[in-house]
Amino acid sequence: MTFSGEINFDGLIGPTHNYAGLSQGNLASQKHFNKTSNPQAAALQGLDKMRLIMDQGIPQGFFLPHERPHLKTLRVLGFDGTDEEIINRAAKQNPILLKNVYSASSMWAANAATFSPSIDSFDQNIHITPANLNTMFHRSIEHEFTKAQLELIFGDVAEVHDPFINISGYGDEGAANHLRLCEQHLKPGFQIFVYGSSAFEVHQGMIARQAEEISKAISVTHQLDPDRALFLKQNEQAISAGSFHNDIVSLANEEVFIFHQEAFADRIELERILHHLKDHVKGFHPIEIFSEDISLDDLVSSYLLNSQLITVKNNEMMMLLPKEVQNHSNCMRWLEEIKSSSPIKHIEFVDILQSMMNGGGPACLRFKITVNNDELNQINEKFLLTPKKLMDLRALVTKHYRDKLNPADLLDNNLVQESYRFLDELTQLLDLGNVYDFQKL
Ligand code: SUG
Repeated sequence: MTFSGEINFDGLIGPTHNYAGLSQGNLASQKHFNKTSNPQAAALQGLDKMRLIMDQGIPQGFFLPHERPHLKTLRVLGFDGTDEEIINRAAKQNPILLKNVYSASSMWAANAATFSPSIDSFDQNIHITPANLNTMFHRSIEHEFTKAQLELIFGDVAEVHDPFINISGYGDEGAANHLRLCEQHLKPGFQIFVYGSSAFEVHQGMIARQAEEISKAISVTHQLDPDRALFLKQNEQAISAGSFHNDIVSLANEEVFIFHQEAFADRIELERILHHLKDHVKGFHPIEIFSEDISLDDLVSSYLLNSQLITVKNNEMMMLLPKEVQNHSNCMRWLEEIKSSSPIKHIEFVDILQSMMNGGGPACLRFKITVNNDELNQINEKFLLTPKKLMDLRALVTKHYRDKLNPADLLDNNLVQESYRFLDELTQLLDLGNVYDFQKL
């Protein structure tokens, strides 16, 4: 298949993947709190999903797991001594803090950053802004390594901005709240920024992670044409029903835009945007899911729309869904219906149960980018998968990862060294030199 412009970078799932119940408003994370995880199965499931995309002839990249436990955060917070002493002190004084610095949450690469392709920007540059993720503590410690990694991968071809980190209450959750509509990937697009609320709105019991102010700021720093940067507010009911990110209730690929009837707050604004897209995107194909067919609750528990929609041969599309969707007859009926009435002609299911149990479906695990051929050649190829690299990564995961991990095991000092040993061998395998803090000490 000829290169269509799309590449996905998936987060390689790290060796400390666990269920510490850290994300309020994320129903799966809350439901599976304190369950035993299987980091090895998690990482292999993620790699199998990457292989499935590669099998379609689409280039596939990956992000490194972040250094966890993140002892640097504990040091900043006043814990000192050897690694072992720091872990022991944190375990005694503040076990929840320790769990936070152990989270493998960087696997959900859709939250790494917001990406705008060069074709959409006035200066014809690719723009990438790492997400600050400042709504949840365990995620707020990701942006520093994310930025370093994005520079390592895209430094020769893109402008990697600083994350918006110094403004209290201004959350940014990256591409999980960002959609791009276009006739084809490499034609000019319309970018829809979806936000939870203004940073200055007060909410009772609802966590709106994406601030309107950040969404607007990114559209400006990415140099987008104001006529092509569109904004939609998430519906509070959708957030409360478990759609903490918009990519649980809507999905886009090229000219196809799928959304739930209750995804957005303002119907009139939605209609205006739909008309605008109809007038300007050739073949624009909106698909609305009605509540009477699939309720918000069913959408959230199935993760039907947290799937990857990719363009495959003959301009047809493939939807890559979590296997859990198969337990929902209304979702299966809907899939049959769209197969006969839209460019989506292929349906595949993937088993990523380990990630799903923490609220991360196929779409959460990937950072989708659009580049032309020249730009593709300037991406650091060490982060692009080949069949051989995939085999090597599988072998390394199998060698190092535990197949059982309880949140209580995070207090076990051996896990620190196990995790760092894996990361060290990973950087050797990929010939990256020293990228982690523990390697630079
Ligand atoms: O931020 N889960 C992630 C899931 C992110 C899903 N991403 C997208 N929808 N794009 C989150 O809530 C769970 C961590 C824990 O409970 O240990 C967690 O962080």
